[in-house]
Amino acid sequence: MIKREHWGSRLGFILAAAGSAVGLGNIWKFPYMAGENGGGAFLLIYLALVFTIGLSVMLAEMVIGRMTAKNAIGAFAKLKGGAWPLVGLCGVAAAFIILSFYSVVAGWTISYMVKSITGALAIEDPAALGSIFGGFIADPVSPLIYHAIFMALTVFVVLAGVGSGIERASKILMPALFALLLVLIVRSVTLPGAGEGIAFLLSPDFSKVTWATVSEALSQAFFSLSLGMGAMITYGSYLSKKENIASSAGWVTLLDTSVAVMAGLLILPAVFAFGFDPSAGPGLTFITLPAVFAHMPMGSIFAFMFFLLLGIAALTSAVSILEVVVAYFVDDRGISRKWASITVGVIIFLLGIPSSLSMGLMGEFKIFGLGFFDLMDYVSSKLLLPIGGLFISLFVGWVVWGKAKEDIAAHNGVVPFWINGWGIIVKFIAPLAIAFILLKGLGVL
Ligand code: VAL
Repeated sequence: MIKREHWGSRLGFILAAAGSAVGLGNIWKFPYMAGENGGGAFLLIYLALVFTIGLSVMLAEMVIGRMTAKNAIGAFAKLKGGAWPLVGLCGVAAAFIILSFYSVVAGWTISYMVKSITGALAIEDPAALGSIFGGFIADPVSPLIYHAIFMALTVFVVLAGVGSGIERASKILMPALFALLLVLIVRSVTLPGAGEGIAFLLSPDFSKVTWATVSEALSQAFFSLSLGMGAMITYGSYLSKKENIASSAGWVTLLDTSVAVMAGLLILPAVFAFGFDPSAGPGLTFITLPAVFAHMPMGSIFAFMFFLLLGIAALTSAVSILEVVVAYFVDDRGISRKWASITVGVIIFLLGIPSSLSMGLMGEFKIFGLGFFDLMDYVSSKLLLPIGGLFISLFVGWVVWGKAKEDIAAHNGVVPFWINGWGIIVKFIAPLAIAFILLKGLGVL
């Protein structure tokens, strides 16, 4: 048997796990969701969910991975067996589905990088930019080429392995991401009129909040923290017993949440400064922002930097999702990393095709009233991730609690003072809250 790889350093692990968490979810999705759901109110609900349920499930996943040194399915099989590996399977399925449409959107960012350089986006009118975006995503060929390029990049990193691929890429890309983010925020918040956008994000208006908002915030927390998709189990499985796992989980959660808030502070002030609509939905980044950049001096450079930032964030996330599936085939099916990465990459690319085409050619094709892209998003983010999180909490709280406590204390032999607080969350609060919000969101309660 080949010896399992380990992360080279604590920093390497934190950057890779933060690289997984920080992605399109933070920069593309979070600002428009906040924009649609009352700004500050959404932010507060989101923060409350992240630092209770999110952080607890993150730690639970990392512990499951580290205790077993196994992929998401194998980890449950090793600890308990029975029906529990199905929870891992649910995560692997979510990873598979998410990457298929994630790569399509990531492809759009590459195309927008190119468009920023050629000056094709230097247009101040959002309506014209709307037709450029609409025309591009509806095209049957071009988005697929970018989708293929992005998948190829992802496969390339995963193929190189945990240390020389994922960790090395994260150590270069994550600092670059933070630097780009800071430059762009400084530009955005110093625009005349930016204060209104900052106020929108920081002052809550609860009149728009419904159970649907809370359910959106919960799915967003799982998606953004990469929970319920096996990623943190898999990344935890490469972690050595010497590391302080709880503090790492805390750092990853904090970094992910800071980037979401920073992305809000980057996008919303600029949108307000130029009088655009913050509730423009998924088009906010691809339609409204280019208009904002076109109003700025040296706008093309900022536009390019922004889409580069988005592409980098997407790549380190996509790598973690592909690794979930690849780790399963490598550990449990004895397939080489090279073949697993390439084969899984190709299959996920193929599954992404109908998602891309649902923006144009297949626009009329609906399942349960949803286009293919929306269906994939719904099944994964709204159902599989929270359901996975629910069972992961129950598993750690009730099935392997004693072992989990030992694992948390493995680095220094001291059981931390908050352990029972975490216990109450994973045993009771998280499962009940997730079940309640899920049922409310589905309209069952
Ligand atoms: N967590 C990432 C994101 O927010 C991915 C892995 C879903 O984009």
